[in-house]
Amino acid sequence: MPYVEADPYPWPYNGDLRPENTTFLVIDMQTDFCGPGGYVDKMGYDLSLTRAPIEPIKKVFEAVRAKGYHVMHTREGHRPDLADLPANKKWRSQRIGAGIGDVGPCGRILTRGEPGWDIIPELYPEPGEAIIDKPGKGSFYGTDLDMLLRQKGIQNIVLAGITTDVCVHTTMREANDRGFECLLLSDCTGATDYGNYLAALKMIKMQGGVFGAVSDSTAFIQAVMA
Ligand code: C5J
Repeated sequence: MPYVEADPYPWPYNGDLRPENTTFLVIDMQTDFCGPGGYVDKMGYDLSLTRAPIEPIKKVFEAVRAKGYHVMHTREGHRPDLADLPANKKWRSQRIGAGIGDVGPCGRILTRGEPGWDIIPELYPEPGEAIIDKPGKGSFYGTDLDMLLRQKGIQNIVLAGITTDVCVHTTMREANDRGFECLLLSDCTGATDYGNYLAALKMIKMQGGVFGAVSDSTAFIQAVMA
């Protein structure tokens, strides 16, 4: 059976890895999180950490698209009238000089339809790949992701994207609680803080894989191409 070499167990748990029941879910690879002038840049974080996953994700795209796996993408952002922006989220972002909805070098920060909010050109979705627009950190809250996954018969979710400790972790936890079998690819994800990145990977592997398992692009591609 096709398993991915992973920690703390060969993934998926039941060896049922097929293009039909597995999606590669790429979280928030938007200019606002990894591009110059975007939200993360304005907050003063090191962009090299959130840009590190770009090349490994590209390689995984090649493999999963060639083999016909499902590919899905998410974008964090808010309606132009900010009706779906909680007051505390807005206040916190303004307090650190990157107010959501305010105008920055890439347009209005984390606002749907603006250049900075969209997925970076290098990783832009291909026609037919689902894009989930979400107002929060998790990809299930306020979206139809759960419905899409179940309609398509997906059981396994391979996660990538940014940031490891925030949107990726929240999504993995939400998916795990819903019974999906989850794998995070360590070189296909990054955080704004390297310590948080390492801690986030470690948390997944506790208790025998409390949220699933961790692998990397090389091991995953090997299993996909086998
Ligand atoms: C954050 C995200 N960090 N995509 N969003 O605000 O992780």
